[in-house]
Formats: sequence, C-alpha cells, structure tokens
Amino acid sequence: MKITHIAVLAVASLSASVAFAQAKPEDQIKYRQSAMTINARSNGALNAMAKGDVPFNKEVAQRYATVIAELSDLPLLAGAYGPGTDRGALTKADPKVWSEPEKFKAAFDRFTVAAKALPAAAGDLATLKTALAELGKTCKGCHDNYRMNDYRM
Ligand code: ASC
Repeated sequence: MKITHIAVLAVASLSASVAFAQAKPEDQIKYRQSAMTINARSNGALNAMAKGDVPFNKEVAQRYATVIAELSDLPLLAGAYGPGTDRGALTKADPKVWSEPEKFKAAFDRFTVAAKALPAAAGDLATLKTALAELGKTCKGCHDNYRMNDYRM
C-alpha cells in the first residue's frame, strides 16, 4: 500500500472516530431514543407471546431477544448521554442522569445484564417468561428514577 493511501486511511478513520465521539446533542438524543424504541417494541412482541396473546414462536422470540441484548448497552457504548443532551431537545431524561452518573450507570448496567441473558432464555416459553419479568424490573428501575413524565425544554 502506498504511503499516501495509508495517510488517507488514517485521516479517514480519525475523522470517523471524532465524528462519532462528538455527535451533535440532538443526534445523541435521537440515537438513545431509537434504541429505546426498538427495545420497547421488541419487548412488547416478546410479552405478547409470554401472555399468550400471540403463539410462542421460538425463532421470532430468539430474534427479538437478540435485538434487545445487542441494543441494550449501545446508548452507553456510543456515548449518547453526553454534555448538552440533558435539555434543549425533546428528551425526558431526568437531570439525575448527569448529577448521579455512577448510580445511573449501575441502573443501566442492571438492564444490560438482564438483556444479555434474554437470548439464552428465549428458546423456551417458561424460561422466557422468567427472563422477561427480570428484564421488566430493570427497565422500570431505570425509568422510575431517570425518566421524567414529560419533555423538558
Ligand atoms: C417496555 C417499555 C418500558 C418498559 C417498562 C417495564 O417495553 O416501553 O418502559 O418495558 O414497561 O416495566
């Protein structure tokens, strides 16, 4: 590979990582809300099976379980709660996210642990139900403390 090619690659990858690290606040908010939206819809599909509203389908259950497991920690991984993302856009995130970051991360991590356990449990309706109940507690645990009822401008 020519030196100039290496230099172009180096600059391209550098600017890609900088762009990612410094995503605009509104884009960070969109990012984390998108992950929440997909997780909620996937959780809804799984809960419909758990409640017997739709027939249990192992392949579909495992697919949604995997989606939740994979998306669960993306908002933290991607740094989507950065400076300036606490207001000024459509967010219901509570100011406590930023005033008590360790506690917020601990609550988020409890969700991630429950989410990562979901795929292994989704192959069977009984184990799926138990895992969903655990997951729901961690969703609620974070939302009770770190999500407000209304948008804050
Ligand atoms: C969801 C969703 C939530 C949680 C919560 C769990 O699917 O949108 O906010 O689960 O209901 O208690």
